[in-house]
Amino acid sequence: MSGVDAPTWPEEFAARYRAAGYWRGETFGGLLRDRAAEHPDRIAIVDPGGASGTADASGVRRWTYGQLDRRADRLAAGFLARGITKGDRVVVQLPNIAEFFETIFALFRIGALPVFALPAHRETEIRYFCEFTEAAAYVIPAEHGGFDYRDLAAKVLAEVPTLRHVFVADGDPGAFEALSDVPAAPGPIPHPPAPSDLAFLQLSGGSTGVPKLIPRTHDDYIYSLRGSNELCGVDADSVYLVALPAAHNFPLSSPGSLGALHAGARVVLCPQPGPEVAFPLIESEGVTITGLVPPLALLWTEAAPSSAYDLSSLDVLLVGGAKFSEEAARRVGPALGCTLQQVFGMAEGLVNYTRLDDPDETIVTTQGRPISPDDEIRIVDDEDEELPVGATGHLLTRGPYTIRGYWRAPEHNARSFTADGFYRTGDVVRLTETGHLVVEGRAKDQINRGGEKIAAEEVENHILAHPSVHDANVVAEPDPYLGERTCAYVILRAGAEPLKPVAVKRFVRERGLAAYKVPDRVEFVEAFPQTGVGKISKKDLRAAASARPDSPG
Ligand code: J2J
Repeated sequence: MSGVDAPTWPEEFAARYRAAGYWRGETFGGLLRDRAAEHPDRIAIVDPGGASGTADASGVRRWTYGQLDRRADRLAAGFLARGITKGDRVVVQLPNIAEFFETIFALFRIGALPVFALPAHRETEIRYFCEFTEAAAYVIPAEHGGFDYRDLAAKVLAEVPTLRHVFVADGDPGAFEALSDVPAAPGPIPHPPAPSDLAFLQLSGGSTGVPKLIPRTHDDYIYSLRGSNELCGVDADSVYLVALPAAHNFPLSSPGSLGALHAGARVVLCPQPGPEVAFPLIESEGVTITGLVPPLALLWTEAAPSSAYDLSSLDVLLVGGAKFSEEAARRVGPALGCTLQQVFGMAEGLVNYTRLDDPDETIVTTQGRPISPDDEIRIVDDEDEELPVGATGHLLTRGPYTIRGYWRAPEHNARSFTADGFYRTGDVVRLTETGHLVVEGRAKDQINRGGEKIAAEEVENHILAHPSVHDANVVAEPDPYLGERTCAYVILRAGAEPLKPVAVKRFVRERGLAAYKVPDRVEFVEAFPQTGVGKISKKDLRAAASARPDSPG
């Protein structure tokens, strides 16, 4: 892979990770081929939406490993016929539908890199992903959640010169090409990717003005899948429910849909994560394992005891993406009749799990420990000095599936990684005597809104674009359901017309930003609190936000 675009592991580390058996020379294209050869008729993907194609009478689509493999081949040929080749970037913005897997495996096979956008992203984010990655293509649903992605695609296509194709995965393609219409003449792939090549670009939660892109290789990601499967008990008989947005790193890899496919297990796509949609699917498909962010885990826990659905197939519920309170964690097992597994992961790499056989106390009070014996953890103070075990400090990490730098971001990398290659997670943690991590807080300027990450600076920049705004600061405030929500403190320009909070929210939304980034509350102030050295004190702003009565406005 190109060391210019994506810093990679020094050879001595790569050699060590290979020798230890972490990197086994697998690729995503190859692993699907292998599973399809081993058991072509096993079900790989269940899509209850039944948009088109091979739906049964109830509208449910079931693709076997053989079918998924052939579909990926066909589409790989189609992408090649449309001039998409190895190394090209393709922004993939699909909901939880079967075509998501057909698309990404086709791209994996030809060595083109999916860029994983979320369905919630809008024009600002998508234009940026397409521009920054110089994307050759963009894959969308026609419509989803009441939003027409074809309109968005038309705008982005007009603005981004590198973008040559928009493919519509389901529904009426309108002015664009349907995925199902690309030419289908499978043949040899001219330059299949090597295991050490990049497989895709994942999005960072981010704490800067624009999201950073995370370059993951076949070798490193597949190792994290194997490791996750082992720790989460995923094997060929497992049934994994994708309740969160499929492209997010958690449901993709911890152990997620890709872990399940690696194991030859079954992946069930859930169109909505609420109990009313998920519970019937758990019963009808015999779901054994799934992953949720804390607010959803709370909803499920509340709904389960009085639910009419049989949830007894569910063995493991993974909860992560944001801190799960001990109190809520204690309720999961009794309410859902399954084992809770806390997961503290990041798209940059490091993933920690509580073990299925950890004592209950460990499971409810910690966020787990790393997958790999070669995940190196350092907990340091503000000066990067290592702290004694048990002390709370900044988490730094490096290892066999943690990136050594973001994609095309040398200046940012110099800040986000130490000289010896440790990633600065921005998380504040402590290590217990048993070697488990407890997340105590965060040093990065980010809001974790129920697992959805919002970079304060990104939202601040959009608010600052308003002609009446002099300055803006966005901070987290507590929310009983989401854990955190966003509060924007705004100073208006001298003499500017007074604004209502709702006008600021509308302004941000209309700039084409994902809805979850629109501030929950906007407050106008005369000045910001300052630190001793005259810098704006976000700490004091956070404290002010926390002291507010519990009403977003
Ligand atoms: C507290 N904070 C957590 C937890 C993540 C598995 C699970 C989650 C993600 C993910 C992921 C947390 N308690 N249990 O990629 O594979 C916060 C931390 C972390 C950031 C990463 C996976 N679990 N977090 O959430 O890239 O701040 O990945 O650094 O979206 O989420 O966010 P993201």
